[in-house]
Amino acid sequence: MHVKVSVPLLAIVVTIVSIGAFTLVIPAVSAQSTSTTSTGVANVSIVSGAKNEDNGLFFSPANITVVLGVNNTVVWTNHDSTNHTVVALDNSYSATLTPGQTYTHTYTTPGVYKYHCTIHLWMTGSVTVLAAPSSSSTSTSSSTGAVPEFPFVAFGVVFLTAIILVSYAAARKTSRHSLAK
Ligand SMILES: [Cu+2]
Repeated sequence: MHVKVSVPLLAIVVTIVSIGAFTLVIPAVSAQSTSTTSTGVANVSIVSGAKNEDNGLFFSPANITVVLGVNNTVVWTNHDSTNHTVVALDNSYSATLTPGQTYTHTYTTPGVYKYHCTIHLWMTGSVTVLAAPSSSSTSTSSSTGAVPEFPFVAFGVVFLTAIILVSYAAARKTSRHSLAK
């Protein structure tokens, strides 16, 4: 009598728990993909006093790492009181910044890019560009396509468990009946 009630109850509990897990997984995954697909910028400050070699700090941060599809647009802001330049060592870009001015460059290929200020040669910096992570912009469709796979597997396991439990209960019930007779 006790077994008859508890086995379907267990199946219901397992189903509810898995649905709970399913609803928890989906927002977590979608939140993750939203944050990686957003295109942000990386800021580099040309610090006050950068014109002086003994300042110690010029581009801040001097070496930054950006990720394609995440923050591969770098914005330099001249916080110093004089002009500075931002010139790529491969001459792919070049800009002169007056005090307060900004310069924006978007990197599109992974690699390490060194740059400097041509007025003050002690001012050097680098940008390390990393490839987009698998869940980022270039592969958004494939990652969102892969997301439902886990919940489907979980549901499959739950239904299989439920079927096993129900058939187990039915088998017990049948054997009891045959024993009683
Ligand atoms: Cu400079």
